Amino acid sequence: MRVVVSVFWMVAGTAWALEENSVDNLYDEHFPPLHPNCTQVASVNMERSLTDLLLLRIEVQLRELKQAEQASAGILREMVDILTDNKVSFTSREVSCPGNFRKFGDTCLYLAKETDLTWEAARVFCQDLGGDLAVFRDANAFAEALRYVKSSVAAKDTTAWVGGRDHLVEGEWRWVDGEDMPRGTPFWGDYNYVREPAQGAAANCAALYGPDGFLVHDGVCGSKYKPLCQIKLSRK
Ligand SMILES: [Ca+2]
Repeated sequence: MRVVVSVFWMVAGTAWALEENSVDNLYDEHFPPLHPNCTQVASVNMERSLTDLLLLRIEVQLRELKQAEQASAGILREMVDILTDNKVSFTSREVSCPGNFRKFGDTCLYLAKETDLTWEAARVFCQDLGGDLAVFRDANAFAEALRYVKSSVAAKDTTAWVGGRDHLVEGEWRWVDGEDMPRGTPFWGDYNYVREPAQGAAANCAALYGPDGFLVHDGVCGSKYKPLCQIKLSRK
């Protein structure tokens, strides 16, 4: 009898245990347990959303800044163009030569073909035009002046006054701007195979002598020749 009761309780206990396990499994299956970090996950997701929102705002602001920058760059470019045009305009205004003067490098030249004056009067004539009798800084400037004079006057016997003289000390030739006049080739010419200047104290003013290819000769200051006037565009 005791054996029968024990077996009964063992069978009943096992059945109850099996039934209990089965219920737990079903519950877990249909009601899975909450994740232990459930609250943390929600918080992380919220932070990500905020970060995304901030990134989006930053991106929009960057785009707006870029558009503003492009607009500003366009305006700046236009300003630079306008200033450049003004600079060119001012520069060209500075370097333009007045009236009948022709531009050669940084100077303007004008040969008054219809005018014959003494050296002093010729100088005043040029000064009244805002310049002075022409001087030549170097051989290139002299060559340019010769080309201009030769192209301006048809007559080879024309002579033109330039801004050089030796009236203070015989033989010491100076330009009207105070600089020493160069001597010899290619400036000075020859007369009857004699190197100019050759007339001593009788001739103290410099002229471009047409019959000698407009090379420089000493002339009598009271003679009347055509003024070769010059306006300097810079202080060089
Ligand atoms: Ca002389």
